[in-house]
Amino acid sequence: MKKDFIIPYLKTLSLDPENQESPIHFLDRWKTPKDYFYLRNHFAYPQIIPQPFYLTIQGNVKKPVKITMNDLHHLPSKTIMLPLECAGNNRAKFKPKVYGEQWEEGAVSQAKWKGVPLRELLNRAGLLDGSKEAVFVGMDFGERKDLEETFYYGRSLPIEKALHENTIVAYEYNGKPIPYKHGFPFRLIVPQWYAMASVKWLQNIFIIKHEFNGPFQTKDYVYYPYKDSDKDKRPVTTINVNSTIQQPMNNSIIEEGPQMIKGIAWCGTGTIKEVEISFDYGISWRKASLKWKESEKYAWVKWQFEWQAVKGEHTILVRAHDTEGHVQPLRPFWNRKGYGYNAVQKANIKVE
Ligand SMILES: Nc1nc2c(c(=O)[nH]1)N[C@H]1C(S)=C(S)[C@@H](COP(=O)(O)O)O[C@H]1N2
Ligand SMILES: [Mo]
Repeated sequence: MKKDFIIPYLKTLSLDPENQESPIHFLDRWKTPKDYFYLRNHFAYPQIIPQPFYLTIQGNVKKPVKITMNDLHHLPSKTIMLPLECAGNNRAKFKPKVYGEQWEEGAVSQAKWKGVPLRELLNRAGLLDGSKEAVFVGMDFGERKDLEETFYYGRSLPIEKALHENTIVAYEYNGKPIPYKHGFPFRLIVPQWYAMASVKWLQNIFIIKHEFNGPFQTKDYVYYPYKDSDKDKRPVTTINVNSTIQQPMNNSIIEEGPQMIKGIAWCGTGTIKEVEISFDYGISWRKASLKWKESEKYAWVKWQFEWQAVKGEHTILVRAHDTEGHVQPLRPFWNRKGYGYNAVQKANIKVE
């Protein structure tokens, strides 16, 4: 058979709404092609009302504005490569088990997004005193069973993060218009935050003087450290330093001799400084070599380690460090809704 016919697929978790994992173990590229980018949806896909596409900014502003696709194309743009990681990535690994989509390692993918810094658009509307948050509302909506009410998908950012130079309203994905399932025509892209913040099918932006209390802000995407109480809850924001072993795969059998162990690492504060491998359950660690994507400070890092594989069964652990002193822990921080998993990744290997 011709090699081009042998291709990876997404892994289906649910179809209505559509939730599918990226075949991350088989993607050795900086940019994830759209057919391999994970899909995470809370509702059915929205109907996109045809041209002209626009978004609005209203609320605590001098002058509400309507921005068309044409306007966006004429404003100074930025192109940023970054991973989007679902806050629920690796949720399936929590013990005790937690409810929700049972993601393994594949709720992460990377693309190059082109768009206009949100602050350019907010400046056009003119923020008034007391602006505390910006709320971003997508075109998709549906009923939440827990609340027996219909909601749009909406999330807010603190005004400082909304005004950050690299928070953009994107209109291109890997050099093409954004694919429909990933938020066409406009998508908010929030570097360094878990991907729930990067609202797809962005339609309306509201500037508010208080804290947004929509359910995707105050019920979901909150760390609840305890099973039976909401004590010490705090919002899910920046990505925890994380890494994945792509090859060899967990429970695989490989040959003795030189073997390349490889994967990716990424983080939400600073940049990746070091990736280490352990063959003795974390007693000693050996440095992997790293490849950064030049001039893309948010992009994931590729790591590899050449191993002289000896016969027997082995457990390989990997952990990444960021430049702000964060490192992946041996045990995950358990929380009731299963967000932010970043414990060291393991692969059990048999060498024959
Ligand atoms: N409008 C809208 N935006 C959304 C969501 C959604 O359901 N609706 N899901 C969020 C979550 S939780 C994630 S992880 C990412 C997934 O983006 P993707 O489907 O392009 O991979 O989109 C975010 N933005
Ligand atoms: Mo997510």
